Amino acid sequence: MTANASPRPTELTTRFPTGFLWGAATAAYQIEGATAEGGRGRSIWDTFATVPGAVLNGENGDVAVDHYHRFPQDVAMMADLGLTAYRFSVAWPRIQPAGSGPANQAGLDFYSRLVDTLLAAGVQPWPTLYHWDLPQPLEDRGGWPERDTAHRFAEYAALVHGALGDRVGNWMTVNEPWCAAFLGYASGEHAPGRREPAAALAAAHHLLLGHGLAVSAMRADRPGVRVGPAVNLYAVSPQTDAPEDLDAARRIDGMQNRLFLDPLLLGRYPDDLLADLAPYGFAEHVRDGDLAAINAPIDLLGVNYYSRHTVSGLPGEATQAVSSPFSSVSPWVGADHVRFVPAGRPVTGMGWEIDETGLAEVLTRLHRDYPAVPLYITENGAGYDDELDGDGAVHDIERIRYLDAHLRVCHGAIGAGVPLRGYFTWSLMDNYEWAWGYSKRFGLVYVDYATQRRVPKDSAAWYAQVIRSGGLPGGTL
Ligand code: IFM
Repeated sequence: MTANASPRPTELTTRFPTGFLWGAATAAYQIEGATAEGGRGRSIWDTFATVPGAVLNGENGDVAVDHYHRFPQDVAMMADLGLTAYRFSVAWPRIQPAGSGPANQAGLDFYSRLVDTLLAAGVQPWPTLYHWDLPQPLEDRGGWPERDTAHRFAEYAALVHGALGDRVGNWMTVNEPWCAAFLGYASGEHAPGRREPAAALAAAHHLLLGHGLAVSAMRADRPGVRVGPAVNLYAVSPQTDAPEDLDAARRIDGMQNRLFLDPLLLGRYPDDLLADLAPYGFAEHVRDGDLAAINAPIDLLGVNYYSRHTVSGLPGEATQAVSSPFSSVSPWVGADHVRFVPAGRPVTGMGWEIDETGLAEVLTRLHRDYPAVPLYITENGAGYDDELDGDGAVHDIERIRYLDAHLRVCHGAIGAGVPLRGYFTWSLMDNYEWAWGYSKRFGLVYVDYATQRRVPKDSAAWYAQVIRSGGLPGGTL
């Protein structure tokens, strides 16, 4: 990435509504470091990162980008960008090192200081309660496939909300339950690295149940709280109109999108999935009252969008996992005989196809097929192997193009009546990209991992200008 963004006319072609939230997102294990400080317990990612071959170069989050110590300067950086909101996650093992019991005051104090610093800088705090760092002691007792973990999560949510709810109005419960369940327990490419399809389905249900129980616990504590989950949604297309391709698309759309949206927003699991998943005993985990709990009214839905899946059916062959170098086992439980097909679009440094039209489809579908709930894009961005250029800057024109294209879609959706209220790009700064270690960079801000120096990329200046002006300029990028 060496080219500078071409000069742009300054007039706006695309103005967002007043009050639209402009944010950036991060997650605890990916940025905080200080994994042995402040009484923090161990999480499943601390353990998983020690497994030989689990993470590229054996890298872990012990230091990450040292946000635990550098948060005041990071918040100042957010204010410089003009962010009006910041999405971060709370590390459960900082709050309950053993996964249950009373709160560790030092853990609460850290997030309390972060919240106060954000508010003083004019940036709204948007915490997420679970972004994949389950306390290891809970995994030792069975992890998310165990129903009790959902109850422990609600207890933890109440502790955090009790401490911060006087200053924090907007909350997310679980982040990307698809990843936590299926990458964690089916393909095993994420912590805890288990490869047990039936357990992954139990995990999915218990993550949803944990969400619902947490919503009720938080609302009981403070009725005015605004809370919802953040789900990772994809547009899904069949490669052709052949019946086997259409069925592959139905299954992948089912597992990626409807398995989560239907219980959350409609209070039921889709019948076709219940049939597909019957051999794994999925329905046995769903007890009376669970769906009502999961369907508790929410105040916002976080949508994480990155790409589209194009699929074809391969009767007689096993499902092929989406280009993961970290596991040969498919995360797509109950969706055998499916192949993920490159559709020929340009890809990011993650190999993910860039397709903003998929975001339009996702937003339109939410608006059309589900009860209205305020929507927020809680993640959207592009990972590349960014490097500092000779002039000491990072000229990430591809990321600017990606963000520009997706924000245009957001604007169009708002114009079409979709209740989209804000946008958080992933990510504020480069960080630990899970099994990819530090090799992939999603940040608006480059981090020199040797020195922890932060260098805003061209995309940071571009985003700051978008926020300042309230919209996107015309011209070609
Ligand atoms: O880095 C992750 C994040 O933790 C969850 N959503 C996708 C991002 C990019 O892979």
